[in-house]
Amino acid sequence: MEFLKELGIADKNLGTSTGSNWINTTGSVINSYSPVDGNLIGSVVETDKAGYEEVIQSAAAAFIEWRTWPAPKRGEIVRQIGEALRAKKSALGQLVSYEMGKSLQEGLGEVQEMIDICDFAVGLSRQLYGLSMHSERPGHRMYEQWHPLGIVGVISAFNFPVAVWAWNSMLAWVCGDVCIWKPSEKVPLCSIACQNIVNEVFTRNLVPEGVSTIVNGGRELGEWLASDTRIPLISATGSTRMGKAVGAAVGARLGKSILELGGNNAIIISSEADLDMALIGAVFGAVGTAGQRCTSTRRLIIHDSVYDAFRDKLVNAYNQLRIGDPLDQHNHVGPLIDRDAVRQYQESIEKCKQEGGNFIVEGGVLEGDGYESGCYVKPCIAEVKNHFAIVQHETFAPILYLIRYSNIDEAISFQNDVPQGLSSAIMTLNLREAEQFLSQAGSDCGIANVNIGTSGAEIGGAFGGEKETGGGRESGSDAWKAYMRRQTNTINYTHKLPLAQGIKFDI
Ligand code: UN1
Repeated sequence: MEFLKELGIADKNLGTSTGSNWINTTGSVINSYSPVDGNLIGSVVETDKAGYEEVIQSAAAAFIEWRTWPAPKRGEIVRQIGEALRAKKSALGQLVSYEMGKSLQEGLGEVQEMIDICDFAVGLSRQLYGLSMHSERPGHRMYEQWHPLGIVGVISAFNFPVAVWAWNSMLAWVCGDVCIWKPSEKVPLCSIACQNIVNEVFTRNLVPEGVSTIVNGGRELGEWLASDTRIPLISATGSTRMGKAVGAAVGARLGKSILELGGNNAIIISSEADLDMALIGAVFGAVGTAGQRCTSTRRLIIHDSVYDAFRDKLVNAYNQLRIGDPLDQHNHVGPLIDRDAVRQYQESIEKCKQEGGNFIVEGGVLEGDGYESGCYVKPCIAEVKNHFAIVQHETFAPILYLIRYSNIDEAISFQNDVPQGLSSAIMTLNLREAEQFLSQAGSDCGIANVNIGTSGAEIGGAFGGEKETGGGRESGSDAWKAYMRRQTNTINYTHKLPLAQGIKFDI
């Protein structure tokens, strides 16, 4: 496979990088099997405690120098990373598709997200603005400035094996921070590829060793990062269960965290929706990445008057879906990440049936030619009630739930009545409905869209959600502020020392 060579991935890889060096550790080996064909792609050696310490030392030393580089100069480095990613887009897109299983189009789209955040971060490097204030005291000036924070620990999930790291790292780097990345142990080779790309740019530009570092491993490694007081900020993407553990460990030491956790995203399909458009949004949202995006559409809340017509359109569309090798661009849907995910998909279908769900498109695991990995499943659709326990739960698989509604207030309460609060959408041409959905009494999610689906957010907006989604924001808007520390400065240029609040204090 040409793309592996192009990205510098060998059969056996060291999984710990202190910067430009990959270091040998005594950790056990993580094998990366492709869900596409079940083949072993390569392996990485896990980071052990000694390797972890080396990485921390390297990152800490790099920070001392990197924080003094002017932000636009750091931006120039990120600009070059964007260029390097453009050159490697095809190879990296293929690796993402092969190691994770998403369609090649989506693999390439993911690399495009990395390029987009590089461009965003370059501009940002000249816009790390603070405010200036008017002091209440004469002859005083007040302003705030944003300083680099230190080491940022990035814990990412398998479903976006490269983009989530880029959203965090590119912002962190222009902000003057250094990063330690722990990728998901299900997709370790993607981290090797990204580090190789970054290393070339860093070495050429004499960027201090340790600005970008990698550790590979599982839960225990995550715990080391979360409880390490030398890491002021942990940005973690993954399940709500993982986020609660990370959030608690970081909180216990009063560190900062950005948590990007589960979603249970719904599209409301109103009586006044453009149904053809709604269909594309709903189907891509539900089956894209085989339902393994945190923004995947899990629920459709459909108005009574269009319910039957829309259900028929959906069933018809699902019958046309081609499931198979995601690198073959004729296929719409690739495999789930592993057999464990397949088991969870099967269990969710079972639970849904037990609660009274009515499957109008049946699920099932595919077998036979081309499906040898055992990870290919049929996207399915069930008619349910919103309160079913399984509907309240995020299953990372292409299971779509249909719920009926009869008025917009009811639809909005169904939308909000789940523990998660990431992404939401309404399909309607009715301005009143759309505005109600976007109002303070509307969707309670971090993302609320009109006439587009729940997935596929652009990097320019702040990305994240409320409730069990964790509250963190990444990517665009002013998400960068979480990666810096704010300092308020008051300067007195008079000969007197007046106290604030008019307090008199004479000696
Ligand atoms: C995720 O699934 O963790 O909005 C991120 C989207 C993508 C990012 C998803 N831009 O679907």
